[in-house]
Parts: sequence; C-alpha cells; structure tokens
Amino acid sequence: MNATSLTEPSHVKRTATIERKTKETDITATVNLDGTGAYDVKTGVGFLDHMLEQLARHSAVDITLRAKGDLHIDFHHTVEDSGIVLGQAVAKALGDRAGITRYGDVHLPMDETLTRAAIDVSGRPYLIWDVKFSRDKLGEMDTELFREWFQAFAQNAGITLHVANLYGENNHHIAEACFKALARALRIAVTVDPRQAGRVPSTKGTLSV
Ligand SMILES: [Mn+2]
Repeated sequence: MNATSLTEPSHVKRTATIERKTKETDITATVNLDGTGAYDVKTGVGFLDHMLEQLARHSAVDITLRAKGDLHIDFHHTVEDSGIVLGQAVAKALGDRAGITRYGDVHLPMDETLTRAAIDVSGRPYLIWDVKFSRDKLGEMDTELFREWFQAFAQNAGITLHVANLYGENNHHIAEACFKALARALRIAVTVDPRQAGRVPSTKGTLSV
C-alpha cells in the first residue's frame, strides 16, 4: 500500500465483516468506514437498533448488523456482544491505521442534554464513562447496559474513548446523545487526513492493537 493510495480512500477499501458465534449470541457485522451512513440493523432489542442506526447515520460509517441473542434471559449478552463485534469490525477495517486523523472530539447537544465525546484511535483500549441515568430502563432495555456496549466497543475497536454527559434530564436524550457524540467524534478520527500522507499518525510508528 503506497502513500498516494492512502490519501485517496476510494482506492483503499476500508471495509470489514466479522462473524462471531457463541452459546449466547450469533452476530455478524459489516462496516464501511468511508460510507454514507447507510444502516441495516436488527438485534432484537428495539432501543439498541435505534442507537446503532444513529451511530451509522451520524458517523457516515455504513453498518450492517444482525444479532440473534438469548433475549429470553435478558439483553445483556446481545448488547455487549454487539459492541464486541462492531468494535472488531471497525478495528479490522482500520487496518494499520495509517493516514487517519486519529483524534476526534465533539460536544453533542440534544434539546436539554449536552454530551461530550473524545476519541483517540490509539490501539490502546480505554473507556471513561461519566454518564448517569435516573431511570432503570428505556423501553425494555436496562440503562446500565449502555456502559457495557461502550466498554465492549472501545475495547474491541482499540480506541481510547471518553464519554461524559455534562447535563441533561431526559434519559432517552442522554443515551442517544452518547451514541451521536461517539458517531461524530469517530467520523472525525477515522477520516483519512491527506496531510498524514499515508503515515501512521504516531511518533512511535504504530497504532496497531
Ligand atoms: Mn430517539
């Protein structure tokens, strides 16, 4: 892969598919980092579908995801494993991470709610999650599962991710602003920066997971 091709994403397919099957879930995810935000998401958890559709739409990363999980137990495995598989797909699509912007951050407003997200596509997984909910459930989904999804995604995508809800009242807005903030920060961070000229944006020379 030469530097010229890396500055022109149309010449480098940054797509990946991951399939993962356990006794708890069976999940397939495909991403295209240079997409238009197209999505086709079915997890069996309505609120999670709504969130992952927001993630695709606002990151401009195309996301196809199918999950069959043990929802008769609860939503925990399906939510967490969806984060794992989507994170792995993003990591695979990033490849050696050469030429990317690497950092991205955003303040994302949604009516009365304001949420901040900052990303380093570092190869060093880390999540700071400073988000509290005043309700236990949104729809049928336990609000404690949002942290599980973000932890799984950050860990498997190989990104450092800080999410902080600065203020807000409505729990639907608080959750949705987290996903939209991730989307916008991710969009910036994974975008190919022509000034990197295909170099890995690190003085260490590697951002591999
Ligand atoms: Mn909504």
